[in-house]
Amino acid sequence: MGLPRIEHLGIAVRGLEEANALFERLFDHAPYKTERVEREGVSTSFFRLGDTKIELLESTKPESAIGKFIEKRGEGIHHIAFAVDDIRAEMARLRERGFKLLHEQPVPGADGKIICFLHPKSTNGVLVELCQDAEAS
Ligand code: CMX
Repeated sequence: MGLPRIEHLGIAVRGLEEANALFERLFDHAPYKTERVEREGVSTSFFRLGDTKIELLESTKPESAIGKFIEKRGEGIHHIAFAVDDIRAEMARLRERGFKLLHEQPVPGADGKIICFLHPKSTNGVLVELCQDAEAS
């Protein structure tokens, strides 16, 4: 139980293609995948860094979470995602401890995960994501 490690950091960007090129120059390697997630209104790319990852997120519609975030706050770190072994058990634990969960049940996320977000207003202004391999659920 608990949040054993950071699975990825999510960074909101205005343009995925330009950001991919910039982060490729920074990391000296290319993203291992790009993926569109319709239900979240985003296009994403993932860079592997040791046993963690960086996810770049571009909005595909203005009313998406990333679209609103960039409009209000500009580009930058959007969320921290923690890998969990049993997402339903973690959701129950965190709910019981007073955190505000944005989902009743885990939902499909990018990169083969099931996910749940915690409202940033209940976590000192940081959007927290829990994620578990979908195939392990
Ligand atoms: N980190 C910190 N604060 C955030 C935030 C973020 N990522 N996103 C929004 N906020 C803040 C806003 O700044 C605003 O604060 P103030 O009231 O102080 O101005 C407040 O939360 C409300 O923001 P809003 O723009 O009115 O947006 P909503 O309330 O409609 O939605 C949230 C906020 C977090 C509930 C919504 O963004 C959400 O459901 N997020 C989870 C889903 C998501 O982020 N999907 C994209 C990633 C998908 C992926 O990883 O593949």
